Amino acid sequence: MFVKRLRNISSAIKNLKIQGCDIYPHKRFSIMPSGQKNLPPRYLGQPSPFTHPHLLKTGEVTPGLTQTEYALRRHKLLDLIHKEAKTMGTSDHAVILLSHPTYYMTNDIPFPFHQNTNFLYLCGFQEPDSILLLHSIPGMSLPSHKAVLFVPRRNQSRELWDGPRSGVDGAVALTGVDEAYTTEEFRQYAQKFAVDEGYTVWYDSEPAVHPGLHTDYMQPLVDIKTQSSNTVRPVQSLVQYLRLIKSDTEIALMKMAAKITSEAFISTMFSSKAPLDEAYLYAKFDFECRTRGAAFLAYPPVVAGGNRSNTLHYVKNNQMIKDGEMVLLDGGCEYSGYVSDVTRVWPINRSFTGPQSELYQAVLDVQKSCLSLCTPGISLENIYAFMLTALGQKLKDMEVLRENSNQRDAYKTVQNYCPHHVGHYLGMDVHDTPDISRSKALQPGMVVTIEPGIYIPEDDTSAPPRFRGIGIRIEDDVLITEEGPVILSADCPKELLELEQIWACH
Ligand SMILES: [Mn+2]
Repeated sequence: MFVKRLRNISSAIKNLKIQGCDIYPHKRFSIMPSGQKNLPPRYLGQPSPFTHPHLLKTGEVTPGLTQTEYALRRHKLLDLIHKEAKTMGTSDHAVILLSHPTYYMTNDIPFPFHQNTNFLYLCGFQEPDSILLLHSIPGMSLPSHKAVLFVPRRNQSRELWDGPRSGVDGAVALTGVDEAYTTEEFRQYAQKFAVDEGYTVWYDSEPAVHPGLHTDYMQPLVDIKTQSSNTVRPVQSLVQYLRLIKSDTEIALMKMAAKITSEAFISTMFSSKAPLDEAYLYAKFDFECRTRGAAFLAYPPVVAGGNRSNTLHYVKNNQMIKDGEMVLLDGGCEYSGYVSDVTRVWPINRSFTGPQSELYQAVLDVQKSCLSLCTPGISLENIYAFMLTALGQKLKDMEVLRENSNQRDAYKTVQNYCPHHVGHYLGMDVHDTPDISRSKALQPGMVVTIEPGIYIPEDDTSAPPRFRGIGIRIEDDVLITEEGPVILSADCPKELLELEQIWACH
């Protein structure tokens, strides 16, 4: 019976045909089976409007993001390149970005696939072993260009195990690029960019996003270009420059990611009662994010009870939290490609001790002051300098630091108590757009985290005994606007009283 079902499925696959009509960039198309009316639309390698109407509207490539928005991003990138290239003397350009490969945790067992975000930003295609090529059209100047995807070929026996692939027809129909070919066809297609000295190739060898595709296809091309003294130019930082400023649609997705995270925090806080395993809170937070539509957690969360909160990247999450201790949870989720990153600390038995609340309130005051600085014109570096000064004053007030230390020593000592920065850019990645300096002035449309902390390990004999073993970080996600900071994670409680009473109002 199983064999017969397989035969039916494979003949059904053969009967499927994708029809597209060429209204670029917003193609209308249907992926419906031809001939047999009662068959459902063919599955692609990722959710599509045809198979997952509960996730995507017509014309969307990924939930919330249309073919038009992706085409606009490519257009903006080519416009940036056009400006950069004015000084270079070449008129033809080829931009190449690789997808991620599938990584394996052990023989035959893949890790959950996560796409390279620069690649994803420009086309929305979610399969491994793919290449995006944007190149000049002869006789037309940039930003006019042709967008071509090279994707894994359809393969019945592989698809039996791994699930459907989009194939070249599915890739065009879904993403709205001009053309698609199989990945193997890239070598021949790209030959002209290697040999024609008129072409500048925009590609990043470091890091090799896909080591296999880099070695097989890109390294030979890069070698030829370098030998002919035609330098290959980096493109990744230009993509990051675009990613830094979020569109209205991206902001809506980031709001959703932060909302899901805030709600998940509330449910997780509500379910915490000592004695409690950190692993339980990890699972609970993960569950609460996923049930609200998040694809997965954006990073392994820190769930640190008691003194373990002083280990900044504690992710073992396997210890018991005792009555009277606090727990620090640094967690966030990914929703349709956009992430949140929030940290809260709360008392596990629902009531802060005196020293806990004293230290907590100090960090909260500093965090709120830093948040209010998140306006256009000021940089993360500026806010960091402010944070160090403000934390220094609080530490002096609580007699953790001595009053008479000079400014330089005071900065150093504060950095001992808060060894990390005040925040980072946020977007498709948790530590988003890492090539962009933190000295850059904030602009409307940027999203950053603000996350001051004070960490006093239990073996820190220089600190007053009552504070030892307490680590606190409070982190929110902030959208920069002309009208002032918009805290995307504002629904997540952080006032002392709210945290003590959360179970009562749940
Ligand atoms: Mn963070």
